[in-house]
Amino acid sequence: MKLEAIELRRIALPLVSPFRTSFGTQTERDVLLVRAVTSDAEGWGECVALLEPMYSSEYVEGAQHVMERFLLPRLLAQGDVTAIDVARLLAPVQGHRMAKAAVEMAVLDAELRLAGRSWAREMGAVIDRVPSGVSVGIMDTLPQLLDAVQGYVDEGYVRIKLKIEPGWDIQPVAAVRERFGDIALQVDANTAYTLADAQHLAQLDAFGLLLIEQPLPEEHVRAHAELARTVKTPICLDESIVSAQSCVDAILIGAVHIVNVKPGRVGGYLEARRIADVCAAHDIPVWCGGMLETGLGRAANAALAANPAFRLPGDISAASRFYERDIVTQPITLDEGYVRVPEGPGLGTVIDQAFLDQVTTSVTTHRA
Ligand code: NPQ
Ligand code: MG
Repeated sequence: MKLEAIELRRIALPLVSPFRTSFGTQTERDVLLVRAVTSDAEGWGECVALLEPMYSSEYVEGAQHVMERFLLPRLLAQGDVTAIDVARLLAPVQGHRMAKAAVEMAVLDAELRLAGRSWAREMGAVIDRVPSGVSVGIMDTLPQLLDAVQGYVDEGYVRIKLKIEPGWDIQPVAAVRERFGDIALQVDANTAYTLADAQHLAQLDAFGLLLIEQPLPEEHVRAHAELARTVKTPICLDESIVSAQSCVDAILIGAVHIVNVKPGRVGGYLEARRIADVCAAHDIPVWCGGMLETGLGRAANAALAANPAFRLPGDISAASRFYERDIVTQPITLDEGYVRVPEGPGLGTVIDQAFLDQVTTSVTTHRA
């Protein structure tokens, strides 16, 4: 495909309610969107980097700068590109996986739209709907948490994920288990603990959790293997898995039992598929994580989660979990605990241009 231009657009979307985790509270999203313009089709990509480098080292302003200064010039100089080329062409630029992933996503979407092929087919999807889990933030009080979880249970979510941190862990889990019985339940610490907390975290073993997600810092991969000697609840890694190679390494040292796959975190949907294949080969279940995506990333994630390696409900909730209104004409909705896998070429989404223009804060166009 002849890549003629790449447009970078920033949009501001308020969250329906503050989302508090161990690394901070988010009340609105500043999202960087990528539009790849080729001779025959256009494609959209979404960068999952947050406003501040608190979840990982990337942040939205930095991602835009790296795209404009280092990534787009390399790609546009190429002229003819296909999605499979993007990672190789951008590999000389170290890191910045969320920025690279957004660019690859836009090129892949254009390519698939041109070819009339669906994202689902490209991701190896074998089903047309996937089970939906929801991520529940840290609250000020237990009654507030139980009310929120009641709301999600009533909506039909099949799995609840509770954000935890020191001082908000055993009690919230006990209260939710006590109130909602044998509901599918897991926790996410976003790296908030150390090995010294092993005995404390082992108290969670009493609650029959599916998994405990990223208890220790991103780089402390081996320490998770040590933690697994004390904590019997399966260990899931999120922040630590940045590529198929890092995933294999974590598996081989016994640091991970379940993998949270986030395409943005690993440099793109093509690498995410490789991670799914690697985990399937090692009989390690994977599930699709969420980064509060708009309808673009949410559609792509639903398609990825329909790949048979994805054996647990993902954080692919209805758009309404986070947003009053989405930037696509058919936002992802919940249907008896499941979300549908979009059909149609590419992402299978249609941009709501009027609303997109309304929430746009900047647009820059880059040509060869
Ligand atoms: C996680 N996602 O699994 C991340 C953390 C997270 C759904 O819990 C803006 C963008 C705010 C991405 C807050 C979920 C975010 C964000 C939290 C990701 O660790
Ligand atoms: Mg996580």
